[in-house]
Amino acid sequence: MSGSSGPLPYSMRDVDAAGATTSPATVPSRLKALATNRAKYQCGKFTVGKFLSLLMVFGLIYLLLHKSPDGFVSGRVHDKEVQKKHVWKAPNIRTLWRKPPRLPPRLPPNEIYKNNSLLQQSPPSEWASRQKKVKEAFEHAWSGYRNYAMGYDELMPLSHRGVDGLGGLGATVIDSLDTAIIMGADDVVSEASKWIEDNLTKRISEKGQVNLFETTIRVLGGLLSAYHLSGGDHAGSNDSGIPITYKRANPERLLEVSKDLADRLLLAFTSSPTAVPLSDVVLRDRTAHAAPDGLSSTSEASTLQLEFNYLSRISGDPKYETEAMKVLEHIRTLPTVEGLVPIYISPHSGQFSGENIRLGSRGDSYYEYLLKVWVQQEERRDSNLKYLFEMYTKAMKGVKHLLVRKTVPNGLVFVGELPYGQNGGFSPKMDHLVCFLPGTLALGATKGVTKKKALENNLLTDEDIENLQLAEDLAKTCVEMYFVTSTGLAPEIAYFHIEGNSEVGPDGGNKSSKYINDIIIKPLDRHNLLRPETVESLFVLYRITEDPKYREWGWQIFQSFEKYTKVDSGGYTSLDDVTSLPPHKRDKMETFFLGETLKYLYLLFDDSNTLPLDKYVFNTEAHPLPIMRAAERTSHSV
Ligand code: DMJ
Repeated sequence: MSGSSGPLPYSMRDVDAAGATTSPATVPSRLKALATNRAKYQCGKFTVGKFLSLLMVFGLIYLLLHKSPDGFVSGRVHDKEVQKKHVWKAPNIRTLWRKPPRLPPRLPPNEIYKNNSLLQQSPPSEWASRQKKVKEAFEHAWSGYRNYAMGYDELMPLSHRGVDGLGGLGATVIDSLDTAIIMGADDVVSEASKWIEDNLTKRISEKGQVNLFETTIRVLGGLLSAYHLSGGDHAGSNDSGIPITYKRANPERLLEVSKDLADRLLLAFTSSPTAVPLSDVVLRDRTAHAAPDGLSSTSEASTLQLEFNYLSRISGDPKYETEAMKVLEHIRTLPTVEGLVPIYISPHSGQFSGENIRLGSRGDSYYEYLLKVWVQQEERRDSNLKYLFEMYTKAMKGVKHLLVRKTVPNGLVFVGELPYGQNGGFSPKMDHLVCFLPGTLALGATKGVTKKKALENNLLTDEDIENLQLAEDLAKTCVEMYFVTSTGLAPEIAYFHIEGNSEVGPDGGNKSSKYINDIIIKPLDRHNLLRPETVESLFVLYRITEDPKYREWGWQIFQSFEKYTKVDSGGYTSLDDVTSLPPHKRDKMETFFLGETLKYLYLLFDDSNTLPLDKYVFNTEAHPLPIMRAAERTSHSV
């Protein structure tokens, strides 16, 4: 109950003062009157001494019944450490009589988990109804887009316009299609697939510059996933868990347009003097070029392989896979810092550029795809793709050694940065983007099966168990980045208090969060773009650990999106400042809100194990692709 220091009731203040001193000068007038008029003072033989004794007895009883020293609630690992250090102190008697706060404070997630229905586990019908609410949110998001921005890349939900921020291929349509298939949102499936059939080929042949990475993960990935979920490679409902009665798209058309797009994107690889692709492609000219500074982001160059590999499989043409895999084979030969790599790479020299190391922007999905490309091709895991798992394992060791720290005072585990390389200083900064890592670590530990099954079958090494624990600790930190703010939504970037670091800045605004002093949110970092990474990790962790708290946390996050980002006329919007109420709206709905955020929330609340993680691998834009197994590959000519 810290922070509830409201004014004391008048009578209690008098008694407290009287008990604190024997000086007549300080005895309140009411007690003085009682002392000089014994007849008046005695009421049913009730003396001052008896009254004070009784008060003390009540005080002691109150203490025994209500206490846990200053509201401390023990939690997991780091909480225990704090608990050890905690020394119980008898509270000042004033604190016994505090007026209760008028509103119950918002508890941090762990405390809510312990205190309310979470442990009783909401019944399946509750999750079905929550899942339905996510589907309704998706349909609301789509309706805004369809009404005001159909065919544009993104919706501006406040100004009722569309905007082409991704090259003009109708990115929201394509990012949304597989989500609609998975949810059984049949009208959206019809509208999106019709738009693709009527428009996309023309757009691809006419549009100008697009970014290789964004177009691959959102557009190519979306088309390929929809192809698979529409039965393109003869997947039955048993594989995906998607009911075959759900509306699907036309897989032949999706494959055709995927190949057309990928053939143009391939120029980024084949025009480069090294194995590192150029960052941009001019679709209509069939040319490619580097970014103005000549550099590519490491994550962008290395986050293309799931999509190109799968296209090779379904088209029977190995060229896509061959070009994309050259990047990882090349990066394998470059020097690293304990498996960690700088965030820039030059397509001209093929070398990393600079020393800035982080798992946030420009670094993130490099680590994700090391694992997922290995996961994708099951029959090659122990042979020619083994190097990828080794690179991933080494990198995670590097993360634990060089980047993982704990906050003060409450021991939140986070992943910081090395902006000047291994020999420069440590920065306690973490992008929300880093919140993909708990999901990746959990997937890497069990390879997609449940923790229970992995333990029963003796599949987990000590390192797997350690990585799974780190995944759980980091997921908690990511969730606290939401709960520490006034809106319950995370900022784009957070800084963390660590021992001996002078990092300062304002807090998130939710004064009842236990972590209000652990997390710093600077003014320029307070925006929220409807990003998916935290709910993505909650989904993976729920599937793997089966711990219901991950669902409850996801539900709380979803409710905050509903409360603060929903636009009545249709769509959802990014926010400028998650720490102020009401938050200022930014007028942009990112495609990944439909492609990722709502899809992961829907799957988090799903009870049927749709898209099981040992059969599917989600690309970095949440487009599920099937894990390729030996028998399946031999029937295709790659
Ligand atoms: C998405 O486009 C992808 O998840 C990418 O890997 C990172 N950024 C966004 C979502 O935040």
